[in-house]
Amino acid sequence: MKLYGYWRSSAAYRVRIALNLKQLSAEQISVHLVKNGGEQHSQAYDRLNPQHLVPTLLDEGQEDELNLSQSLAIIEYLEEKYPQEALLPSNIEHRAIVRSMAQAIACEIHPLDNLRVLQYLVNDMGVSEADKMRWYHHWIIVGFTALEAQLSQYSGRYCFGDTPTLADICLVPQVYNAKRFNVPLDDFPNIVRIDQTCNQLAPFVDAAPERQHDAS
Ligand SMILES: N[C@@H](CCC(=O)N[C@@H](CS)C(=O)NCC(=O)O)C(=O)O
Repeated sequence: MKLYGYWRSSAAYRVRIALNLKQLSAEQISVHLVKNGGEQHSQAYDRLNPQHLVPTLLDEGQEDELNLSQSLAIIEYLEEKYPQEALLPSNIEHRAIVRSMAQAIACEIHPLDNLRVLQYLVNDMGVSEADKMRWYHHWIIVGFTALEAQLSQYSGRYCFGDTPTLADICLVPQVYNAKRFNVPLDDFPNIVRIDQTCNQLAPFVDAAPERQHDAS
């Protein structure tokens, strides 16, 4: 397998954690999101992923090579193909709750603070750097407020119960982003606690941006 990603991409970070939890290896190929206007917009990458987003997973171990975009689809593919270690609970209701938490991060928070959105705000709409940061903080705080309430109900050691799941895989990269841009996390004790707990596990530690070969 090949994973096209970028050290600071939180969506790629999710897939790295999932691969590590499942003890799977993939060749990591860096797509620099900033250099030369962003390699995600290059012709070569467009052929792989017309969405111009990372990650992309290539699985050549198929009769027809599989080329997959979207981190949640990639992780669910890995989950179905390599059921151990399970990233979703066995109970149907519990699986739905974990997906609900994962999507609260991946579909509600992350897209609003994505690089291309921030670039559009500043470059096309003339938003100041200070207002861009207000926007960034705002959507993390709105999303984390809702997630914190879910965690009060469902969390154990991790987001759901006492085993890391897809929800933790989405949480840790989003907390990384929040810390990177100094979003205050005092109102989110469960989020902070679970992030710390996850970051004691090797699969999370090894997937961290600063540990990647393209980190600069
Ligand atoms: N929903 C997508 C989001 C992917 C995404 O937004 N990737 C970001 C990095 S975290 C990206 O490639 N951004 C490039 C850009 O905004 O130009 C997923 O989960 O894979």
